[in-house]
Amino acid sequence: MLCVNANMEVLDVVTSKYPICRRYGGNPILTGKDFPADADIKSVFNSGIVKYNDIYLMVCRVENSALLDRFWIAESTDGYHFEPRLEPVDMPHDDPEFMEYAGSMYYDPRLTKIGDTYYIVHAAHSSHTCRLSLVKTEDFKKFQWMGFISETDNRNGVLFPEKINGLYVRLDRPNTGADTGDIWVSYSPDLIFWGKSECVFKNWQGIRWAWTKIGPGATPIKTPGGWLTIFHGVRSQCKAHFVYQLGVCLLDLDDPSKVKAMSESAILIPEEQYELVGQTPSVVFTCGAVAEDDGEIKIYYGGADTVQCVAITSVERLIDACYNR
Ligand code: M1P
Repeated sequence: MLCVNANMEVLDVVTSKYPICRRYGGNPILTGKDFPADADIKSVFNSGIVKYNDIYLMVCRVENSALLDRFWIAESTDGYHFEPRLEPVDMPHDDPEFMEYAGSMYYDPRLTKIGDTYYIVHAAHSSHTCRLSLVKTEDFKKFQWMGFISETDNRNGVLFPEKINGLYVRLDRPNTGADTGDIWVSYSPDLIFWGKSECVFKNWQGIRWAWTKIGPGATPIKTPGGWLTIFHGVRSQCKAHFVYQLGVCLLDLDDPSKVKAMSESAILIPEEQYELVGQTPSVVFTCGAVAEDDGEIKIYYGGADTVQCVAITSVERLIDACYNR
């Protein structure tokens, strides 16, 4: 199906069986082949994104054939056609603690602008399993490592774009077992010390399609009715195969531990070839979305842990999905 965006540009959009989100017809929007050949990038997925000076600035998770994960920025003027920079992000490798723990593997960046600063919460692998780590930048050229912000076995974290009741807020997923975990909220006066943690919802609470685990996805979007929060949910199929889908919920503006409403069905389900086949089959996984001024939302998501894709929806549709169960 063809449609036009806010600039009256024609987009080739495929209508999904599940009409809450429409996949962009040009998916995948980035693959390993789009990066310089000598970088040996095999996969690009689960990328974070913000609009920076009217440019869509994507911090891509790229992986080479040695399964070394790096961040690599790609830029776009329309949100669909991205051009990678010439070099990967120069992470703060001069910090010995960062190198000791996370130097070899960091991934799944989630970007949040607070004031004039852009924060990246990401997973950092280590001999102590995975921890959440925080990096900040003001210009996407120089990056400063702020430290680890979680204990062990936590790899999904995202900051809210503003303080609530005087404190910074984050959602995360402390794992409760090898393959289980729920979504929690925590608060901080300085982005380093976190506490007042509470479980927001559990993987089986009203989410029939995500009985294994859930995790926060894109940065929550503020709407008059609450924080629109896109998350991923996982079910195990035949006790062996994990299926990753996306859901949406609305959290209370003043107390984000309270779920006001939640979609009954997943809003994006792996069904296209680039979501079903890849290094991890049957995965759609988001680390970022862009809310446009006209209410459109572009959800950027990884397909099968191999390619970067985008789906289009709107604030209205997502809120509707939360309430019309
Ligand atoms: O392989 C699917 C996903 O697995 C992990 O997600 P979770 O922590 O919810 O299990 C992550 O490694 C993610 O990067 C990956 O896409």
